[in-house]
Amino acid sequence: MKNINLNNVKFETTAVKPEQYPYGNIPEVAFVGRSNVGKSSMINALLNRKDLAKVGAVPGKTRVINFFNVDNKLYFVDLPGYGYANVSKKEQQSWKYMIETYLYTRKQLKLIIMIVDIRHLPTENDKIMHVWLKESNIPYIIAATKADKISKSQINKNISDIKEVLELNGEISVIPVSSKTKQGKDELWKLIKLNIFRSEKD
Ligand SMILES: Nc1nc2c(ncn2[C@@H]2O[C@H](COP(=O)(O)OP(=O)(O)O)[C@@H](O)[C@H]2O)c(=O)[nH]1
Ligand SMILES: [Mg+2]
Repeated sequence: MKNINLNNVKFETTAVKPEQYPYGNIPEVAFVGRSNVGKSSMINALLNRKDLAKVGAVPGKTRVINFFNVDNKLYFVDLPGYGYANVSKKEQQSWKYMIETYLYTRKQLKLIIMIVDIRHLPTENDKIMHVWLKESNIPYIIAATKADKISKSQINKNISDIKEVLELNGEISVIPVSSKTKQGKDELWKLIKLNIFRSEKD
C-alpha cells in the first residue's frame, strides 16, 4: 500500500468552476454532506491538522470548493455543504450547480466520502445525495460523525437507523467516526487507500 507522508500536506487551491480545478492526474477524494455536519473537521482530523480546512462558525458560508494536496498523491476535496436553508433560491441554485458540475465531470474523482450526523436520521437532502451516489459509478463510503456526542451503547442503534433510512443493503457500511476523539480515523484511511491505490502494487 502506498505510503502517505502526512507532514507533506498543504492547501492547494480554491475553485468555483472547472477551469480552476488543479491540473494533472492526482486522484481525488471528495467530502460531501450537509452544511455544518463536520466535513472540514474530518479533513483536518484525517490530515492531523487543526485548521487546514476552515471549520465554520457560520454554517453555509463555504460556497467554494477547496482542494488539499496530500503528499502529492491525492487531493482531499472539501465541497460546499448542502441543505443550508438560510440562503436565497438563486444562491441555492448556483451552489447546486457548482457541486453537480464537480461530481458529474471530474475524471480524477475516485472516491466520495459522505458524512452524516450520527445523532440524527438522514435528511431529505442526504437521501437525495445517497441515491445519486448509488447511481453514479463512483465508489463511496458513508461516515457518521460526531460519535463522541452520543453514548457508546447508542452508536450501533443509530447506525442501523441511518442504514434503514438510506435503504442501504449489506454492501455499504456506515462507519462511526469523530473528529474530536479520532474514532474511526484509521478505518477511514484504510478505506481511502484501498479505494485509491487498489490497482497499484506498492
Ligand atoms: N463534538 C464534535 N463536534 C464536531 C465534530 N465534527 C465537527 N464538529 C463541530 O461541528 C461544527 C461544524 O463543523 P465543520 O467541520 O465546519 O462542518 P462542515 O460545514 O461540514 O465543514 C463545528 O463547530 C465543529 O467543531 C465531531 O466529530 N465531534
Ligand atoms: Mg466546511
